[in-house]
Amino acid sequence: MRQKQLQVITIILALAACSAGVTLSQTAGAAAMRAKAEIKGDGISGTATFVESQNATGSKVEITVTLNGDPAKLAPGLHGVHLHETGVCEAPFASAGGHFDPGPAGNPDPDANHPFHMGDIPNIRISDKGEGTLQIVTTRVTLSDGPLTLLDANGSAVIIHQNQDQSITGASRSGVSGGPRIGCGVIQKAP
Ligand SMILES: [Cu+2]
Repeated sequence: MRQKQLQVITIILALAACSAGVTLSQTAGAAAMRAKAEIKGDGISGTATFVESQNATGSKVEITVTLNGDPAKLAPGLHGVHLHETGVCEAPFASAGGHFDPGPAGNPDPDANHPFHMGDIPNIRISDKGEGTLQIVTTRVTLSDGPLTLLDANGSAVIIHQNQDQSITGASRSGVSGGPRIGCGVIQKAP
């Protein structure tokens, strides 16, 4: 009988050790910070995911944007994608403000200060079926607290543009960064 009690105690101790191990590894994995945006537009839907990782020399953010839509509304070819300065998506998405550029000399004008904003990233390519994925890494922004965080007081948004971002500087309202806005998603902290 006493031996059986000892066995039970041994099993309980073993279980406790296992759960402690799970807790430790979860804590270690929490170093990566994540955010997500649900992108919506007329005939367009998609997601953007953000994963920030740190190493000894700094941080980087991996961004993956997946889109699909009616090819009549999300035309096959290249479309400008940017991180915009305000986390509000009310069609036609002027609510998202200009391009994220938080510096003391920042200028969010989408065309006049392009492609120098912190929120400028490459185009997404859409197929004939109206589908596309963009995967990039940027060091221009962070998710964690700091001067470059997307998760600032007024939030940030991902905007999909009707046209290709030409990655050049143009006159204000010239549309060189992609012109009209056809999709928008508020960037929100994710578990
Ligand atoms: Cu833009």
